[in-house]
Amino acid sequence: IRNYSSFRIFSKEDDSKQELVTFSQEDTQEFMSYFPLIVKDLTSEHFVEDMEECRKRFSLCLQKTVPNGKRVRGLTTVIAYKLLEKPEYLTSENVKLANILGWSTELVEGALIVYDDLMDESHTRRNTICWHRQEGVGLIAVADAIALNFSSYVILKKYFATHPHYANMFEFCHEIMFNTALGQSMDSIRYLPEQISMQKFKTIAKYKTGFYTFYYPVVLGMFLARRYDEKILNKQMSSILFDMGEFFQIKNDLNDCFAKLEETGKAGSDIENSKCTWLAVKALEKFTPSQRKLFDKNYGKFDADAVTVIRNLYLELKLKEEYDTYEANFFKSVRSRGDLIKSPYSDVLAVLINKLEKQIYS
Ligand code: DMA
Ligand code: MG
Ligand code: MG
Ligand code: MG
Repeated sequence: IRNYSSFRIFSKEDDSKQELVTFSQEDTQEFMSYFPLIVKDLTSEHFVEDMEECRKRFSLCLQKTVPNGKRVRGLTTVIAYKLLEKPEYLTSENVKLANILGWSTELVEGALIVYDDLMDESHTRRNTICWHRQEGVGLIAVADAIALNFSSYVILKKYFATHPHYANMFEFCHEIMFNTALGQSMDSIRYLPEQISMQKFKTIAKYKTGFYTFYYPVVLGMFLARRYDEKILNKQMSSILFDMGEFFQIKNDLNDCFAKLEETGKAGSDIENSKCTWLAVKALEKFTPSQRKLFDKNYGKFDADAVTVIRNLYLELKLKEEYDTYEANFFKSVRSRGDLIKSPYSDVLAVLINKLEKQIYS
């Protein structure tokens, strides 16, 4: 049985340096400064003599799939922690732990991205070739993604085994991954136009993206700061965090179709894969019978001309403009929500909403 009581909570007396709580480039710099430690931890003690090739391979996989994204989940964990922690405990040692916890979410994200690009038959990601398409990788990417996923638990155990909420963190990560896998399964079904609906889109977005994008890191931050409160989470936080995840996915859908490769670092494949995207839902609500015929004929084909037909239909229906209106309304309405205003953690939510609005997360 674990001795949870032995977890050391560092206080200001341990540390004369005061940590500044800022939410800008410094956050990213601070976060990045801990990545070498994560690589070191994950490529040392678990590898015995005969595993040198495997160790090198996993080290390369970590470098290529983990640190080079937007780091939304990792930074959100750190920000949530810093805002929730009592000032007297906001020491450099505890901030280090928050960053390490943040990296545990980015290891999960790295795994999900490797799996996702395999399933979506994607070619590019983060301005480079997808991991599974890199030389000598292929379907071994499945084993790499399993290793990435479970390496997050190695990190959790190494740094948080004696934290009072270790069991909660651990269990919560499993629950999040189960829901995300269900979302990815739902998302990967090739839907017929008549099966595409707003309700279905919302469920897919909640499961594939909503659980692990904002909800997961914020709850981890609450656990680390020992400020977890189920009632507040359920009544005055989770719905907002899931709505932020839905916004995030809508933007991701828009970018899949319209953003330039240089902007997102990846080429889209939603039209080819017949996905139940926000764009498809909106278009199906608006089509004239002749537009609908064109859609039915061209949606879900791995063919550049067919994809262009669909993209032009979306442009004709002014879905880009509709998205801009949706985005403006989203930020206006989320900020005036009663559950946000009444939440004891409204400052945390407000900071995350500001970040979501300012950064081109996708
Ligand atoms: C996003 O799916 C969700 C997960 C779990 C990766 P996606 O295929 O829409 O993401 P992307 O557009 O980045 O490939
Ligand atoms: Mg994808
Ligand atoms: Mg996908
Ligand atoms: Mg997408």
